[in-house]
Amino acid sequence: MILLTGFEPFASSDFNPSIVIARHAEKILREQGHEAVAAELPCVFAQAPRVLHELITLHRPHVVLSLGLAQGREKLGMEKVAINLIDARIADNAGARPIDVPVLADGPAAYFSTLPLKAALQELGSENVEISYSAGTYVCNQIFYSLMHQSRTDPEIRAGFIHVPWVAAHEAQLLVHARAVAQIAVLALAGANEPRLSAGKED
Ligand code: PCA
Repeated sequence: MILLTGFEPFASSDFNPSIVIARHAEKILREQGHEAVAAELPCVFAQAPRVLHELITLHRPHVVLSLGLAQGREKLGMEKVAINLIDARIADNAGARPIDVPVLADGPAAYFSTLPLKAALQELGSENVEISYSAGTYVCNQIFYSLMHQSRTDPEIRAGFIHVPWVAAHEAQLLVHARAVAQIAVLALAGANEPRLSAGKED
């Protein structure tokens, strides 16, 4: 079972491509014979982790891919590291703007993704995807950290976060990203091994 999540619109926009891409990826995966569910998360610090927790409890997924929008990106960014820090640049959809608080009091400073990021990079190509070493300090990083915390004791779960670039409500472009997300999910489900391939950055 593959669980995909995307976020509702936030800030001043009325469209968030992440949930539409998650829904398209769900359809692609089902057509391939996989069990998959896509669900929307609220862009609200006080609610999103609980909604995610309920989804994981309900569906008992083997793979969880959470998606969110990152305006400035040009390709799909497979996030490597979730940090235990919230520092909101803008208010969330409930008007909250926490600054310098942990995602989880007493939690570790960071978690790594358990998705096969290098295998995905090799399969999809650096022109389509990249490994990112910061998921920011807003609701996406909070959900990524919560996801990794919730799945830390279950070695059967492969989980991680992917930031999608801005794409308007343009079916063809949304589908290109959805196909890539579905491919990453299948690699994770198959337990792909990580090739020795550098994706390091200098800053
Ligand atoms: N992007 C925001 C939160 C919701 C979303 O889609 C982020 O990157 O934190």
